[in-house]
Amino acid sequence: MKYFDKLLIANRGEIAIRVMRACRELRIETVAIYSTLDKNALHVQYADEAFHVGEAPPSKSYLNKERIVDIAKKSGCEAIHPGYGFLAENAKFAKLCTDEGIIFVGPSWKTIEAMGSKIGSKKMMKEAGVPVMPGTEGAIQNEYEAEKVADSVGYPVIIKASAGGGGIGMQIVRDKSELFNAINAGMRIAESAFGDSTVFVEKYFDKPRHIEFQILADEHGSTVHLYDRECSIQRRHQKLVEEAPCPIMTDELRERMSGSAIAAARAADYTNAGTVEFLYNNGEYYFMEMNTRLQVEHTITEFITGIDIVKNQLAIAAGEPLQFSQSDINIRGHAIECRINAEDPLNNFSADPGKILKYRSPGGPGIRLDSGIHMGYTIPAVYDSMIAKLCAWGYNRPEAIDRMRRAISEYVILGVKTTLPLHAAIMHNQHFIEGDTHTHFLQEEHFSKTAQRYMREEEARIQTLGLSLRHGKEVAAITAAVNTYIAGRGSRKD
Ligand code: MV4
Repeated sequence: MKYFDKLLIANRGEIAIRVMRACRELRIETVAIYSTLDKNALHVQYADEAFHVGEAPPSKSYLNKERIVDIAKKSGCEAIHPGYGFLAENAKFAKLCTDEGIIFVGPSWKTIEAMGSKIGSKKMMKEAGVPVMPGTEGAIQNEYEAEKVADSVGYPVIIKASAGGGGIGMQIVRDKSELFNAINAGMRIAESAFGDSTVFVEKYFDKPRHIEFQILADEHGSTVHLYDRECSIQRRHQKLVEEAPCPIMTDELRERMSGSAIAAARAADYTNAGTVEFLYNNGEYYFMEMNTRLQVEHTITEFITGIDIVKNQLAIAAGEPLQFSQSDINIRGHAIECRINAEDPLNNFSADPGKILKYRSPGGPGIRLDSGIHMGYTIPAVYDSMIAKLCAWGYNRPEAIDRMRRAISEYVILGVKTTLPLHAAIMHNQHFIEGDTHTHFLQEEHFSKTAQRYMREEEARIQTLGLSLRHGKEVAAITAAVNTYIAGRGSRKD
């Protein structure tokens, strides 16, 4: 069944390749766009056709709505897949596609717009019977109203931007005396970041878990969930490790939360793939936001359900009904994803772009690697630092952890610093192994001490090797050194 003849992927890196893989399996021709800096990138080589979209800065290329739609029309594409980031949740872009007769692979622009307002979506969910966090109903009118609400829900409270996301502008208030300043700070940041100073107040939960449900909804009224993901290990609101299913999920809790996720999707008149995010705290869960895009971590849900989410996105966008009902969807095993970023975890995660001097990717049983990099590739500084997603599936969670450890020990990326040593440390951390994670896991004392030691050892090994690499020693010495390095890592006794 051919859903489209030709489709444009308005993205770059690993997610562009991921979407192209689904298209290739469905015999849909692919059109890539690339900025001047991405001329030789893997996603350009993988596509059937490729067009230069503009200069390196995203505003001139991957965010250039009109240029992208123009390329889609000129190249004869019926549809555009936005990936994640860039224009994926931009209602104006989705509307422009629709107005120009091009199918936007995602929900309607109206749904994207509605979910973009945290206050509006929260109100919608509350009316749909979805648990929301205690706090103000709508926008704060003035500090005095906020003070009354804060007194009623109790401190600590959090000030959030309605037009916000990703935690930008959030102000945590632990004492009444800080409230007014926090509101003004939150409004100022919201205004400058989103052009909308609207803020609201909620009860703040100190160490919650971030649990989310994958949703698939067709255009004929069928809405299903593809189970849960735990995404608590984050840094500055950027997820680093995700797993499916959530390690503390019970049948009863899943029954309740999935019911809320489906209700949220129906209330939002949702179609295509989406994610309902909840905060979980001591047996209670609360709606946080609905993401109207394919998520980075869709991979682990594909691993445990065997369902190709991108192919289903394309089918839904082409008007096809879902080929399965909720009772057809079962999960098997456990999957973990580690985001490999070109950042230095020992230097406050500062970005470390540059040329990849030695590259050897992991593989074998239960391993999936989605990446946009290769030997000799130069990681640009101007885009997101994530260069690969390393996923491991196991018959159960312990096996998934064992496999992830093995894959990390096989993965060699030299020439740039990466988060691989951090992930090695997490996979060996007792609290993680016991499933005891929350949104401030990385800041916890128990983690940072052992992790630092772990990462320093790892860094030292890479450094010695890295130095030889940087001094341009002949390939033989490099290969011998890499083999020693890998052998050394594989045999380490923990
Ligand atoms: C919260 C919260 C605790 N209490 N809201 C909202 C945006 C999302 N990316 C993070 N958000 C949170 N909202 C209430 N009422 C905790 C988070 C949160 C978080 C907050 C601060 C630092 C890191 C965090 C990681 C995940 C979730």
